[in-house]
Amino acid sequence: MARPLAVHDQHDDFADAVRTGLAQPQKVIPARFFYDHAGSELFEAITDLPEYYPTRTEVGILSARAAEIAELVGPGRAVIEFGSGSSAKTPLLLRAIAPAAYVPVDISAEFLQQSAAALATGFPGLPVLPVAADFTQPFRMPAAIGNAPRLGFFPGSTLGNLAPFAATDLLRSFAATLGDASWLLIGLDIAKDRETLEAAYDDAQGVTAAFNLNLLHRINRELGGTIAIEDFAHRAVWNADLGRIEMHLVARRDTAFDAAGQHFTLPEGEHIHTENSYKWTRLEARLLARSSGWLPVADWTDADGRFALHLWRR
Ligand code: AVJ
Repeated sequence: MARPLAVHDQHDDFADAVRTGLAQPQKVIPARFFYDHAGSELFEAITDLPEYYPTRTEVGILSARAAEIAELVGPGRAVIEFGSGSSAKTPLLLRAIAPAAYVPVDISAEFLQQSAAALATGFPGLPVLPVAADFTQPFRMPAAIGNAPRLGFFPGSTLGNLAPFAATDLLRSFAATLGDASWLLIGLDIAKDRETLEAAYDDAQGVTAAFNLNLLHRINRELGGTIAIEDFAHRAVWNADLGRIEMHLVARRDTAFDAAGQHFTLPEGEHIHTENSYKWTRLEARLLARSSGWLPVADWTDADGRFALHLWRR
């Protein structure tokens, strides 16, 4: 079984990413570094914002369709959730489908224990078998799930952070991990008008701006950074050609700083690319499934067609 990343590994990983990312012609810091303690709390706040429709829309679809999903997948499955499932979505699914076991998989062993314990109290008698692993790599299932058929659960449009090439890799790795005759229930955001999308990633209260800028605070806190945070502004743009929202940190004036043992200078207007959030049409999502070893079975959206839940099988 994969071991949780030790603290010093995470620090080295972040330092390496900052050193290499800021040395590129287009500066980049991967989105996975958003989620330190402060960043995770800011993300929770984002999910409650009026402009950020994905979370509440997906919860709505799931509660409206849980019985239908249960009918299709049948009882007695082991539910493998990619991500630790601290959300309202997990109980909705588990209550509907009468699973044999629940396996949350998360890289943060601490977060995992907490959310698994909280969930277990709501489901007495359900074996809860947390796995501390990086789910972007293949990992071994707990032996205790035995031969129970498997249902993967990957809500929240988390896959959206990956470009199509990497997304198919991850979905193929899920197929390998889950095995033959498995199913996957995945939430994917849908491409839509620019106004709605850009507002969802640049809210009026500035919570998403704070989430993006927290990356710079994190560099200052953890990598001996000397960044003047006020020299940077949050920017979110819908890239229609590539089907993704992009987040950037833009230099508002010429600025210079040290970080991770290196010196960096940015002229006014230069930007650091911090996140892609890909959106899929129904047809694109079905093609994504088929090109990564899955067969589309059913999909559901809300009345306004803003977000989709897709059910696939091997
Ligand atoms: C957690 C990747 C699904 O892309 O909507 C929210 C992260 N970034 N607001 C998304 C995010 C800015 C979120 N995902």
